[in-house]
Amino acid sequence: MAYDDSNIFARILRGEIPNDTVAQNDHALAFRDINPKAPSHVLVIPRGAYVSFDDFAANASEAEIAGFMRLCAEVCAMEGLSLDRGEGFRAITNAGSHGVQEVPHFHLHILGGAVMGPMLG
Ligand code: IU
Repeated sequence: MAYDDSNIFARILRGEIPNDTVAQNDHALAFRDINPKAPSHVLVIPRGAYVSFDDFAANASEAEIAGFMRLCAEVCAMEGLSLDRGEGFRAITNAGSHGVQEVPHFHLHILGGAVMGPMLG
């Protein structure tokens, strides 16, 4: 699937739309979900143009992947969710129509602060 740079997260990355930034580095941005599904709900997105998890995993450089993953760890620590500081979290990504992905720019949802419900329902 071709990347469409008019999607809302591309616009956030270009600074056209404000966001509630939690953390960032050269390769990724983390911000609070506008419609949180848990007490802590942060989205982590790569700065590069990747549609979905599989696109990112297959095509991003090692530096981009490392930068993205390190920012995820930073978010978990900052939000008090990582297992050495808190009670854990859920990290999920939706892809395509069966995954019910709404925004076609790869993003990881990091959710925590309460016991999560069933994955499917
Ligand atoms: P999904 O994985 O693509 O289904 O989730 C998209 C998420 O992006 C969803 O949780 C929305 O609440 C969230 N979101 C946002 O944080 N800011 C926005 O401007 C828009 C969606 I549009």
